[in-house]
Amino acid sequence: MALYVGLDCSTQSLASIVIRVDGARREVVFAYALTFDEAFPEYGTHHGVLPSVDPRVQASSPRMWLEALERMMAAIARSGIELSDVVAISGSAQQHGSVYLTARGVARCSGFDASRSLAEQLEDAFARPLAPIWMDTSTREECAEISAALGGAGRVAARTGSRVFERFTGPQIRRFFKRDPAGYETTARIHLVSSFLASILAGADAPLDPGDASGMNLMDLARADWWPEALDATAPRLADRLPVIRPSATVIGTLAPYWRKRYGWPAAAVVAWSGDNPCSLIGTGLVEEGRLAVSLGTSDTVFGLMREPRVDTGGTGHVFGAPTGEFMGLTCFRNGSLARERVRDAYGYDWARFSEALRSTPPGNQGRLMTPWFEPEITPDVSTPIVRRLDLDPADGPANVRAIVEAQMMAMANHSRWMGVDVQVIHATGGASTNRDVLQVMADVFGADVYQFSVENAACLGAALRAWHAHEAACGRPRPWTDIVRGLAEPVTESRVSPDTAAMRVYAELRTRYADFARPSGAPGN
Ligand code: XUL
Repeated sequence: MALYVGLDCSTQSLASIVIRVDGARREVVFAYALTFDEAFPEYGTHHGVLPSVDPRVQASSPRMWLEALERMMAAIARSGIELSDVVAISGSAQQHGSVYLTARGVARCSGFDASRSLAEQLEDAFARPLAPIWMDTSTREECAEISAALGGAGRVAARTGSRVFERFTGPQIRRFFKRDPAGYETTARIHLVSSFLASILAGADAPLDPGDASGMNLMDLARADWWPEALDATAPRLADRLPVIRPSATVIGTLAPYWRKRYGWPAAAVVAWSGDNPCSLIGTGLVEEGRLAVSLGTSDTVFGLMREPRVDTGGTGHVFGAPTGEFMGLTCFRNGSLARERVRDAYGYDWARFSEALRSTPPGNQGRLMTPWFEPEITPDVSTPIVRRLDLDPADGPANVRAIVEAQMMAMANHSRWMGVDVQVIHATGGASTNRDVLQVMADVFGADVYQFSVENAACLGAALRAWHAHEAACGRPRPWTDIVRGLAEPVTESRVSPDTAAMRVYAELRTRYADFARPSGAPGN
């Protein structure tokens, strides 16, 4: 009997899932989440993001993540699970966000004192106290500079899997270097959220995996290693400041003595962390080509496994590394759950009433349309928030509820065409995937069967499964991914939501109209 732990440091919370593997039997034995706003009110975050005078700047606190990690590791240790059975631990983290450590900070990570908290010991470890996160849109100028230096959007996308995006780590690093050269000079290591937290667990400088490193505009996708030209175009002597890139299935060490002495953890293997989307690929069981997953979280994402990278020439999608050693196509939408909540709250609804609104309005909403851009949007590229309505009365709650969900689903269907998947089946995950009325719209818009999962947090489950997979391989017992995802990361057969033929016909036409309506004015960035 063996236990595997998955952690997930997302925008709004730190979650954990512990799975028990006993022969063919796999089950979740513990799951817990700490929501940053509630658990750490002293940081003043709103949905996990720090307040900012400039709305384009979106950052979080690495110190808060440390405190959350410490509290979570203590909670799991006290949960009643057989801690000594924990064999391996890995994690998932929001992508693109970066953490800047001084040389002292890097050194501290390898010698924590078990009598003091992590936050206390790392108080002066940061060359940049805040971590820019994936919602940041402040780097338009740096994107243009990097893109121009590298020969344009097409060349960058062909090499790194994505054109230069504002939230990607390369442009964020360049902005820091330009605005605070002294801070950049004292930076010894720039981690992503994933490799930062992995370093804290292992008490050693952790590598990045290709899944998360491909969200930086700095990695050569084909070689899964840094692209020197991109590093030069971003900031001086950047190579010295970046972690190494290692395969996703790398065991990077064991839990540091800190965790063993302070909370009684065993010397479990620490497996490299990855980004939340690569982890969700595993957590939704997408280890073969031909299906898509839709994650309805703070960001909405649509993604699927790719054996060979097929880069989006339209400039909206990304190709990332996949934990299987292959690739994944992904399109990301910033106006996800927070936009749904904005509409829900505008009419004073709860989720039950939100669902009722969907049921009481017809598919296609009688041609009424809305753009869901309450905040700047990533796909398509919209820098100034604007909620446009077509024939839609802002006072009509039910019609506005349908309009936002339809807009989100049509945008996802339209902007995932580049992946070249004939979508017959969708694996749905994320908080809103529990809402079957939302999933009905998804099924009708995509014209595909939609399935739910027994475990809602696919990223966290994916991290636990990655821990198991990597540990087995390290012990000379490699298991195929199809076996790893069997059971827990399989769609629940009875959960199927099938498309309605008449509704599918309505959306086939409406999707084209929506594409015209939602065409942002101006060119798509760089
Ligand atoms: C993906 C992206 C988001 C974050 C959210 O490119 O920006 O999905 O990973 O956690």
